[in-house]
Amino acid sequence: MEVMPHGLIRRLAGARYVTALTGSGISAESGVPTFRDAQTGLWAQYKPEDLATPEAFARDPELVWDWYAWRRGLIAQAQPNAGHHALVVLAHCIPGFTLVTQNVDGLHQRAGSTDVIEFHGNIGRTRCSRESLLVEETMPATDDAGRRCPRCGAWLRPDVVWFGEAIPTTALETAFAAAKRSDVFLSIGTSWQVYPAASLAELAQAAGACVIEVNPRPTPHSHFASYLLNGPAGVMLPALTSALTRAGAAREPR
Ligand code: BV8
Repeated sequence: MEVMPHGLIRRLAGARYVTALTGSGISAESGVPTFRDAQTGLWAQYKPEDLATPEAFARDPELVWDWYAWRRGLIAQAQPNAGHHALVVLAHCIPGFTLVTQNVDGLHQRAGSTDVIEFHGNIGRTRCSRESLLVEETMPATDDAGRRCPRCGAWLRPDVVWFGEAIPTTALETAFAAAKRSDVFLSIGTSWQVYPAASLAELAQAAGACVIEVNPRPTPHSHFASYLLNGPAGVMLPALTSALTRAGAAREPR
């Protein structure tokens, strides 16, 4: 079991408000490729940033749908890992805990996290590309009929935020407010390349929060973290919650 720095545990134990921002790295141990991992097979020739755009969808909706169907397939086979489960425990220890995720895989909710702020939407939901209303998928979105709005016939699309699209207002405002009031800000499994999500840690730090980065590799923002937990989230987060509990700091579960 990894040994946690005493100072980190003290800060966490004394924190009223803690915000965790997760990126695709927390789902890596569930077998879901990270957003910038080299893609495999047919998708090896494409960069996610080029496919996750309104322009790509307008140009070739079938191709973009096939990419999302492939990713939905990977996610359907995935299970939440120890990192996801540790954040459920952490939320029970700290009443003022907020979970913001950049991920669209829904694994936090499947692990039992509630009130998850989905900064970039959720690949499991589908909406009309014209009316933006959510659509219950009556048939799998693997053929043309399943990819058309039953009301207006326009293309359906996954309910995710593409590059160049605005973050949903409620998610943006709630996440920014949480970052600004945080005593501790955990950045977990993200390369901090995507904005405005990456600015949350900067906001928290500017407001006096202690920033903790959980990542097996250094990132462009490691320099302003107070603590670097250089390892997989599935190892580091359970060690962190165990140390917090051992310190007797865990409050009675809510
Ligand atoms: C917007 C959904 C404006 C789709 C995604 C400055 C300010 C504002 C915007 C911009 C700006 N500069 C540039 C922009 C534009 C753009 C942007 O950020 N571009 C980047 C490429 C420079 N931002 C936008 O377009 C955003 N919108 O700003 O709108 C606006 C306002 C009003 C009106 C109109 C428009 C929207 C961005 C949302 C994009 N959508 N996802 C989909 O998934 O298909 S983003 C995508 O990247 C994923 O959601 C992913 O979560 C996210 C971040 O990537 P990471 O999670 O960090 O993944 P990555 O692979 O990079 O890193 C993984 C990390 O995990 C690594 O560090 C690795 O070491 C680590 N790791 C690996 N294994 C483990 C691990 N860590 C822990 N444990 C392990 N086991």
